[in-house]
Amino acid sequence: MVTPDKHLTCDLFCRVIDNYGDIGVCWRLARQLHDEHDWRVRLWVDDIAVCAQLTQNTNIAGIDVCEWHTDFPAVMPADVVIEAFACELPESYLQAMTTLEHAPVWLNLEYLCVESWGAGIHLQPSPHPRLPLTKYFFVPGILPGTAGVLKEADLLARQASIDVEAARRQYTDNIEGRWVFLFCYENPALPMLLDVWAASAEPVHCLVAAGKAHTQVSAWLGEDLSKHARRGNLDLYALPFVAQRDFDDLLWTCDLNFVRGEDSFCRALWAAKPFIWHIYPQDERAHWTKLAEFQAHYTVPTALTALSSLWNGIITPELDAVAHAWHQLDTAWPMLQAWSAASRNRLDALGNLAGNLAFFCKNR
Ligand code: TRH
Repeated sequence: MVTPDKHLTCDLFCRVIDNYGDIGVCWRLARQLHDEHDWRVRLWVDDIAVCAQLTQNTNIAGIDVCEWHTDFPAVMPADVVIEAFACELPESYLQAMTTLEHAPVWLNLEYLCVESWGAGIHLQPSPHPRLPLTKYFFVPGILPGTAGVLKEADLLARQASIDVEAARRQYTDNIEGRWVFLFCYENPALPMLLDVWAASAEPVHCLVAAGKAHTQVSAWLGEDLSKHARRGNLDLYALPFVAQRDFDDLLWTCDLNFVRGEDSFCRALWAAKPFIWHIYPQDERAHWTKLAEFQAHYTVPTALTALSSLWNGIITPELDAVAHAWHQLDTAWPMLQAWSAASRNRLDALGNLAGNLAFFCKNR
């Protein structure tokens, strides 16, 4: 048990495999452990540049972002050691952990698990094969028995205070119509959906995230989407890459959110708005099973699953099918909003990951 009045120290290790998800989760966790639990966090990351995009170089006293080189410095291990996504701690650091009178609490923070097996793994011990150390699996999840997902204490208050109309007016004075946020991987269904929106009877306003979504939208336009473009009844607005703290505002501004990966998926659930999840592709289509599990556990309405199947390539997208799926979704709005609110409440009942993690560490 750690002395209660002491600021806990934490070394959080992260390797950036791909995209923003790994560091996105780690930065969010570091902030919450610091802001809400008063921990002193050293975030070791092997790609500082990606991290800087999320933080926009915000410096926070109490969080040190350190570059993780192959040649790891001799440092005193922290009270809590978090190895994100099985990134494997430096050998010298592991050896240093064994020399302490009280070994640190060592956690392996897993990827988000939306399947029921997550609860069976969460908090299970895993003794090191050579050294007198034990690490514990810490499993983020959306089902009971897991760690829950990250949620800042002020999140719902921040959402409640946003003036959606004013946020939309930053883009145009003519805000009538559906507002959608677009964040996705390469997606063959996207050009078709853009065609459908352009031909729609009602205006559609689309906020296009920087990166892959922007590239594909530009290809569809036949020119770079520099700020704003209109095709038929579709208005497209180019977004800069925003600081992670401002990412939620984009979700809150829109009626429907297209998200991807893991962290933005969780944020979309918290936003309590209907969303379409472009799930991170895995070998042997394991991601399709994962998507189906989420849809089954959270009873995702058909109006969302139909478009989701096309969006994730489970059904090969064709223009008629995409148009039909959009129409189905667009006419189911009140029911989809009710589902989104109920889903957020279900998630909220699990507590939040940082709080659950702090509790576990303090009581070891
Ligand atoms: O970037 P991602 O595709 O990350 C992925 C997934 O997490 C995937 O599951 C994982 O295995 C792989 O990385 C290695 O999607 P994700 O998880 O939604 O992360 C995006 C992060 O980027 C999220 O924290 C929000 C943030 N973001 C900003 O801060 N500003 C922006 O402008 C945008 C577009 C995103």
